[in-house]
Amino acid sequence: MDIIKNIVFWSQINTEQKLKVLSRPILNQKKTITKTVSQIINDVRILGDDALYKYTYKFDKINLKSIKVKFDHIANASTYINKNLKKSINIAKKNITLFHASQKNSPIKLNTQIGVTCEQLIRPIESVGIYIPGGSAPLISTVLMLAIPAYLSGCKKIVLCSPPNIDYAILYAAYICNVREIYQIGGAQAIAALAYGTKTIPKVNKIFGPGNMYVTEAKSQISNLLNNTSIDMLAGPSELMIIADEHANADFIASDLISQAEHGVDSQVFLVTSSIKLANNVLNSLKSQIHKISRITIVKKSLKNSFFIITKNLLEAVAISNMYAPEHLIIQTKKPRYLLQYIKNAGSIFLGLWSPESVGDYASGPNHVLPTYGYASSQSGLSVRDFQKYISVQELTLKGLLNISKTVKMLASAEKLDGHKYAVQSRIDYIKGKN
Ligand code: HSO
Ligand code: ZN
Repeated sequence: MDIIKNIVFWSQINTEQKLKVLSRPILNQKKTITKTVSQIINDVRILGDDALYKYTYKFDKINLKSIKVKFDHIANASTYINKNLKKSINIAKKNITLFHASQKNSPIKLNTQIGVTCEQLIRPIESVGIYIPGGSAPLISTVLMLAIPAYLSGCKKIVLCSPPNIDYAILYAAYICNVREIYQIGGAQAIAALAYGTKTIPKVNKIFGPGNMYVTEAKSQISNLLNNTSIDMLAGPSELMIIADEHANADFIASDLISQAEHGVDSQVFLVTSSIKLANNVLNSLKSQIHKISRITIVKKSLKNSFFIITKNLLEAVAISNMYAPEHLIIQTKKPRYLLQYIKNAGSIFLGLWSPESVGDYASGPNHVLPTYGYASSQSGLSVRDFQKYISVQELTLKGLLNISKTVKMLASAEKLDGHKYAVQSRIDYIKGKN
């Protein structure tokens, strides 16, 4: 059986088929997940820490002694990890910090008309929660991607939750990014604890980070509570689209496809190319490379969601990519930068032969928390801005108020909101009375 069953010629399929090709894998078992998660959230809200111990025993099979990780344990994590790994974490940290520090915006102050001063202040969110999933691979890079912008934004309280036992590399990455509060709780129960607060875990204003279906569902539920806890975004399965022409390297492309397919069975990867020859070469390369991968079972399954799409030309490939709005987009063509001007929707873009997506996942600098499920058509990857609020300020002089009063009163009357009008008029009357 072929690794990729789905090879389509774009011009030969109808609109309905096109939509099907570009549809995301449906999350199943949705109903049961919704119910289980709302039960967990309710339990944590009512029972607090007791619920956290109970669910950690149930799901992680661990009888926790304490929810909070001791500071010494975090500070000493460095001694337990390999020197070269530490070096790599440090280099990634430096690049991610450089990129994110340059995202910092300045406050704004201007007069929109005489005597009307308007400002935009920037204030960090006071407390944020970072969720780092457990499971088969400790996501060290995700700690960097969340904690670095959190710190740069000026957040004073950054707390991290992750299922036990937390890998030393996670603790080390958190420590060098100035995270001092770590709780060994995972799953929906961690999200609930961050949303409501328990005796041990503080309630935070915003929760960040990826997770499995339960974590994602919990984030979705708590963001609708009107409980002053918001979320970064709902992270779906990883996605990669590659636009390539006959100048691309088939082996590189096959390895890039595998790199995202290995995330999970629901990851989705596409090759969109104007060259049938390249598509065949990539297919052959996939067949031989896949055997080198330890997560071969996952890769094989997720490749089932994948398509090779053959297009008339590269602009048609770009149009498909804009329609799909991929989380990651690799462009491997003769002149990749030329196509950049036509890209409207993508989370993060990788240009040319020498830019594998893996570099963005770990160390080049930009964030790897990116919109999935087509949300790249309206949302952006995580940045320092997501950890801040922009607050506007207005200050008017008497002359400024007199200047703008007619405009405001007219609009207030048109909206039939007399109270608004009188808030202006009362001041004018006051001044008239004085003169
Ligand atoms: N590609 C992932 C991020 C990641 N990759 C973390 C490796 N580690 C986001 O879709
Ligand atoms: Zn990745």
